[in-house]
Amino acid sequence: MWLHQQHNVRDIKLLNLLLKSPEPHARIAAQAVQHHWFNADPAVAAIGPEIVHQDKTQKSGILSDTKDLTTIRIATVVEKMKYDTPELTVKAGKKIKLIFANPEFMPHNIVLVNPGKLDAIAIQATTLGANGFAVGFVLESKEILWASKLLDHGKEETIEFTAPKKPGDYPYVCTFPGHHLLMRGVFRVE
Ligand SMILES: [Cu+2]
Repeated sequence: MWLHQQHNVRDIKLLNLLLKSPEPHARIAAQAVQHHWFNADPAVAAIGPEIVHQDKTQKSGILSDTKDLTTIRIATVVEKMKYDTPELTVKAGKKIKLIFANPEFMPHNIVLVNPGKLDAIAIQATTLGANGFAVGFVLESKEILWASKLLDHGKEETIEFTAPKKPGDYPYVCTFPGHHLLMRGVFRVE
């Protein structure tokens, strides 16, 4: 259905099927597409009430940096399949508090992986199919440093971790099927 949505081809039969899905995440996803197809049309949206504004007052990136703790925030961008923070630089071995926020309509996660492992991990997640919802599209792997939950629209999660001791470019990615090509960033450890 996301494929249909990306090409703006409305498949009402498929939409109605998913709106009745026993899987709650699938229903939420279908409601998001329904919103895009029937309420987010520019002519309709111009009227006003259906527009959902991104909260511009919420800053992302490095929020604070003390000797003991670096606090960062990464959010999704509404109606764009991407994170608002494409890269961040932190000190090796530093304690990090990450706030991950999803104001976007689709469910998204954020997974930090070892250098060079982004595509392998993301592709592995797509093999889960519908079973992926049960594990938030995250498979156990030694290449994964941590993973958020699969967050629905409007949710956020705080993740505390220690930055890797080994410097390098650690990618972060959304492993929801089809998202990893655009929904990625780099956590640079120095
Ligand atoms: Cu995503």
